[in-house]
Amino acid sequence: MLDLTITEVRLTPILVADPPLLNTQGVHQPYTPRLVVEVVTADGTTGVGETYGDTKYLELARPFAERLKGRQLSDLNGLFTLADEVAVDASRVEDAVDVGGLRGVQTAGKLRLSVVSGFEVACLDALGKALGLPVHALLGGKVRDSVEYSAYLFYRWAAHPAGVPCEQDDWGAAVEPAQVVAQARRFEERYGFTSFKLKGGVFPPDEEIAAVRALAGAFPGRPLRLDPNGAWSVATSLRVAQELGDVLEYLEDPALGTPAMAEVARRTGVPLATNMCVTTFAEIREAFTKDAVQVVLCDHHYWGGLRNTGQLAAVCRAFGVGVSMHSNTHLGISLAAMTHVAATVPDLHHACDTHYPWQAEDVLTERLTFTGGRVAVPEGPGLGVELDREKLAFLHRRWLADDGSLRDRDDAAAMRITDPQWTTPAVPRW
Ligand code: GKR
Ligand code: MG
Repeated sequence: MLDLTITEVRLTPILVADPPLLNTQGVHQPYTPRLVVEVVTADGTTGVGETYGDTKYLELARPFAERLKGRQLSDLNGLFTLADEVAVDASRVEDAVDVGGLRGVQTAGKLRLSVVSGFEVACLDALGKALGLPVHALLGGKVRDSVEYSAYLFYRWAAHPAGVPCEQDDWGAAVEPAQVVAQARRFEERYGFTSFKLKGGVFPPDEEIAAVRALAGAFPGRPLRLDPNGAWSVATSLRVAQELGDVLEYLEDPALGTPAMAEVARRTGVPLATNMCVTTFAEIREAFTKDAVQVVLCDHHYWGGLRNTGQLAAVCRAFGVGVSMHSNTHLGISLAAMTHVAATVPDLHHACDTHYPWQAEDVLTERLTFTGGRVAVPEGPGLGVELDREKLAFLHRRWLADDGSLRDRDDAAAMRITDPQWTTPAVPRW
């Protein structure tokens, strides 16, 4: 008989190299925080998970990890209750509410779910290893053998500002349409992606329209998306929808909040996708009733894990709303988790987002690869990936050496190094 009592939980905060990718709030810092979670059972099985690593997540993850010991690995529903109990003790976390981040309203509840997801994935990985089954089998079984991802194009600088410690990459700058097309070509050649998403909200809308037009010219008939993270007014959103309606698969979060999205949706035929106005189960009713979105981009991190992702997909199916996947800077553990759950979602009609190609560093012995824009669903037990302890230790040492300035993602602060007057732009920006 297996003894699946959790006896040890390890939390390893790390800093991972990140290129100078631009978004409406600023620019990515040279290193981004992530948290690697390991759970170990009485009979020696270890499972890994990954989630956000900023201080506020760590503050919740630490007491959570302590209280997880002694519980059963298979008690996945209990993780949510445990998170509630831990959050009650950590009252600072209860106060964490911030409107308008890149993933919608930041609430204490969402923060809790983001922490739960790291542990849920680690428990599923360990459970799969203990039973000799892949995670997708624990979720009910895959309905496809590989998952399609989209190229995630970013406006970017060639390098982080001079004098800032960083890792250099060779992607070069992309601030003009021709450079965006060159970036897309490289994504296509290297990874075989066939659909392209451009992160917008960076330059005035006409410049971004020109970039999407250039992509449409270079890749005729391919699915294209533009995501300004809610930076536009309703009027601007409608103008962009009109200009690009013939080439867009969908427009992602053109305007901020469900009422504005609903108005845009009502007045254009271009489908709208979101990872900002539907980010929790509580936000679904208003958005679906108002027909504000046609595609929900799930993110297992802040939706509370892989099983909640499946539940969201079922709700979307019931309402005839499409579902796909949002991404933030992440490593291979999360890509494996995303791939397992995406493989189990029947109506996944859009290629998923992933930042993974932008991350040259990882904590796995072998990186996951894209072929024809797709990741094969891992078939080994659990997530089917293996932690590289040396790489993990290296990235953890970087976190330890940091004076605290990079331990919390702050794209506006990173932008102020170049532009000291920069503040997070008021919305709508255009
Ligand atoms: O990495 O800069 C970024 C993105 O803007 C990210 O933070 C967003 O959450 O990719 C995300 C999105 O689709 O909105
Ligand atoms: Mg988005």
